[in-house]
Amino acid sequence: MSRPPSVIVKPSALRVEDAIECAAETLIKIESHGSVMPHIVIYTTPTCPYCTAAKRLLERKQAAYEEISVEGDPEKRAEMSRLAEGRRTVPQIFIDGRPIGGCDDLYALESDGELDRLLAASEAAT
Ligand SMILES: N[C@@H](CCC(=O)N[C@@H](CS)C(=O)NCC(=O)O)C(=O)O
Repeated sequence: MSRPPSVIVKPSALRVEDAIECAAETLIKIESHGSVMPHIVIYTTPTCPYCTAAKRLLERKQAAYEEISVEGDPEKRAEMSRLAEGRRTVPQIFIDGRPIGGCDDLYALESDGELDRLLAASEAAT
């Protein structure tokens, strides 16, 4: 029995315009970073020391991130909590949509060598 392809795209689900847009986005990412970086989102508040520490680690890793402040924004905080599987503290960090947890979780991943693997896996996957 032959091995199935690892990615199966149903022709009806793929519009040519989407494929072109996706390829263009990838090229832009490669041009601006030298590689395809994962999309990292960090929900923060301005005075939170854990947020600062988490951002510092990401910056040390030269990992670009999108910061979303939940300060005074109950809707954003609720969105964060929903995406973070009920966690309510800041920061909450997501790598390509995957909930990582807070600052301690990020540093734990770094100690285990897992953070590099996650960032590299994201680079390879896109
Ligand atoms: N262990 C958590 C601690 C995070 C934490 O305690 N964050 C504080 C702000 S510095 C918090 O969210 N407090 C509750 C709140 O602001 O509603 C982590 O490493 O991220």
